[in-house]
Amino acid sequence: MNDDYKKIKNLIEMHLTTFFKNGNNNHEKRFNEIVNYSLLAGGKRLRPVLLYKTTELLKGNLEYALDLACALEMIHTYSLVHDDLPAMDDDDYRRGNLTSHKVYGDAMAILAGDALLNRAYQIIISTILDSDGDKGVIKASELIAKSAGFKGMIIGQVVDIDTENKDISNDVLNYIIENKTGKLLIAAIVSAGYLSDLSESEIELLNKAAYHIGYSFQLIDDYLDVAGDYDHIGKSIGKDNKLGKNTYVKYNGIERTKSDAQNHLNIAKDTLKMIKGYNLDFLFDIIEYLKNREK
Ligand code: GRG
Repeated sequence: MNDDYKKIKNLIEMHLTTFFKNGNNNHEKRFNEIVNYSLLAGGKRLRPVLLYKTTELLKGNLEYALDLACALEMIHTYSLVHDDLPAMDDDDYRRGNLTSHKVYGDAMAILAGDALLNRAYQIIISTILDSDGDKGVIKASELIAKSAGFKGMIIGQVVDIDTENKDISNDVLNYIIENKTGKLLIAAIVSAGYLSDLSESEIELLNKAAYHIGYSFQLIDDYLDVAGDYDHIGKSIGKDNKLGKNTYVKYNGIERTKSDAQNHLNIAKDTLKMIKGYNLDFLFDIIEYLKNREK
C-alpha cells in the first residue's frame, strides 16, 4: 500500500466516524457502538479508495465521491457482518477481531447490518439531493444499488450458499464470483466514471477493467483461504473447505488459481491503458498490490 492509498484510506476512515456518533439516549449510544464496532474495525477499504481515487484521477466531483465511497463501504461492511452469522458462513473472526455476533449476539449483528445498509441509502439519497439531481450522481447511485441488490452481491451469496457441498459447472462458479464479489468492485470503479462524466466507450473500458479486477480479487481470496495465514488476513483460514464451498481453487488447484488471477489483473491493466488522457498510475499500483496481496 503506497502513501497515497494510506492518505485516502485515512480520509475515508475519518469520514466514516461521522455517521454513527450522536445518540439521543443510552439505547442509541449503545447501538452506535455496536455498528461502529464493525464499521470502524479496519479492513483494506479497497472499494471506497477505488471509488474516491478513481474519481480524482478522472477529474470528477470529489465531494460526491467521498459520500458515495462511505455508502459503498457501509454496504460492504453490512454484507460481511451478515455473512459471518451462524446462518451464513458462521465465522468467529473478521478484520482481526471477534465478529459482531460473537460480541453482541446474533440479533444485534443482524440489526447492525440493517442499520449500515439503510444509512448507506440515506447517504446516497442525500448526495443526489445535494447535487441537484446531477446525472452522474444518479447513475452512480443506481449502479451501487443494482450491484448490491438482487441481481448483484445478494444473488451471488444466494447461489454460494445454495451450492455448498455440491459440485457445480464452470458457468455457475463464474456466476457466483461475478456477483458475490465482482459487482461491488465494479460499482466502485465505474461509479467514478459516472461522477467524472466519462463517455460511453470509456465507461465500457472501465467496466471491463473492473470486471477483471473483481474476478481476480475472488481468486486471490480463495487462494488465501487455503494458503494464507490468520495474522495477515484477520479471519479464519480453511473455512471454504470446511463449509464445502465451491471455490476456484477446488476446481483449478492453487497454482492455476494464482496464475489465472495474474492473467485477469494483466487484462485489467491493458484495458485501463486504452483510456487516454488521464494519469491512471495509482490504479496500476493497486493492480500490483493485488498481485502480491497477502490479506
Ligand atoms: C450477506 C448479502 C450478503 C452478501 C455477503 C461479502 C460477501 C457477500 C461474502 C463474504 C465472503 C467472502 C469471503 C467473499 C470474498 C470476497 C470478499 C468480499 C472478501 C472480503 O472483502 P475484503 O477482503 O475485506 O475487501 P476488508 O475487511 O478488507 O474490507
